[in-house]
Amino acid sequence: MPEYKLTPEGKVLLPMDDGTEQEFIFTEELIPAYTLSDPLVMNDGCKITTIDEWRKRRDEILNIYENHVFGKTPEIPFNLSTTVLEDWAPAFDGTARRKQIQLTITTEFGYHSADMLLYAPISDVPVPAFLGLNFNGNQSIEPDPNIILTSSWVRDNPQNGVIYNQATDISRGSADSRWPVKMILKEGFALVTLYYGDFDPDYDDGFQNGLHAIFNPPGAIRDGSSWGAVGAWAFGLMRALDVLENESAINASKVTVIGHSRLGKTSLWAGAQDERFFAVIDNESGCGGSALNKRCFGENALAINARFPHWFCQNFHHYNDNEASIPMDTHGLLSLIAPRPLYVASAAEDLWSDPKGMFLAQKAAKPVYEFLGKPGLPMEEFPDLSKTDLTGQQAYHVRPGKHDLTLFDWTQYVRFIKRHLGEE
Ligand code: GTR
Repeated sequence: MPEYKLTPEGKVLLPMDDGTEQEFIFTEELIPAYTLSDPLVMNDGCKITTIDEWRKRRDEILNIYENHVFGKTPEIPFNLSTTVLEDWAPAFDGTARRKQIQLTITTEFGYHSADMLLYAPISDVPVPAFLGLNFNGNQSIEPDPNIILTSSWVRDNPQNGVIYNQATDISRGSADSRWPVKMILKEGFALVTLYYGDFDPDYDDGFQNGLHAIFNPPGAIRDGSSWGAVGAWAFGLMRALDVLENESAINASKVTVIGHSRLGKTSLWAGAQDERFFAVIDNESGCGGSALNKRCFGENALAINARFPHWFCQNFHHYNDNEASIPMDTHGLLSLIAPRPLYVASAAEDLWSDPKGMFLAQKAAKPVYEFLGKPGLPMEEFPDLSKTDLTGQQAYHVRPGKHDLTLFDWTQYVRFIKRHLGEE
């Protein structure tokens, strides 16, 4: 967090990118009173009593998220094709294998491509997989010289080898602390990753590039529920799953979608829309992800929409300084993942993303898991640091440290998924 001042009411004043200062809440006492809509009650007030009714309620909640938060994924026809850039080749001294595939999405308005990197253990049977987008290109996840260096636009980061928005060889392995590939492989999982900017470069360009360019006709007028960048990234994850369905080395019915931070928001949105995902892992998604927006703790709608106007749909901007009127808070988004395994995790020093708000959202989604006959979140109270309980379909932890995706986090995720695969 940058340097801050305190207001007389105890709020924190932070400088914004545009030179203004904005007030934020960083203490529980200042959280406004709020009520959460019941995910098991229809918009017309009828209580859900059957699975069929839940399916209708699920559509209502999905609809709220399409109209008010992430925007609608366009329904125009598209074609997905693949080119194998590198077929299964030995990796890590022959203890595992690597494959690279180019995906191309084509619509009547053009085409767009993304590179997919797969690592898999040596196995005669299809293996379960973790699928996650990365922030800096596939080459950043592991210092393996065979990984194709992205030629796409990447956010500048000279320290990590991204100069003038182009990744260089120095960027190889620069994010490897977030991707413990060897551990994941050793536990019997494949790891599949793609660069998020291949689906939509992460800057506000008025939705002219990335997938937006080929799904929205040139000159088309966007409306309040037109999809934003998170929507395009989530679409990329769903297309990656389409490709995995045709990949014999991978058990596509056992793919866990994982993401950190803005990509945690993305993994939630992909898992909510696409029930083929076996499980969802949200690492520190915070505001607009799993943190309850109505708590207004740390990052709020005004701050996120000002700094990242392209992430959400335009209607989400109506909730700037107006979180109380959000029709369905983030427990609704989490309930769209029920009854599938869902892990939400935070870091104690990452107050900007509201660790407690993420825990409370998991807890508020629990009745949906129970309604669907599955044990939900096993912990009643906000847990001690690093405490986990993996006995339910939902899990949560808050570990010490900053905003990051660490080996501790991955170790819990692997254990959690193995439990749900019946392996632990
Ligand atoms: C922050 C943003 C968060 C989070 C994070 C990230 O600047 O405020 O909502 O998404 O970026 O993605 O790293």
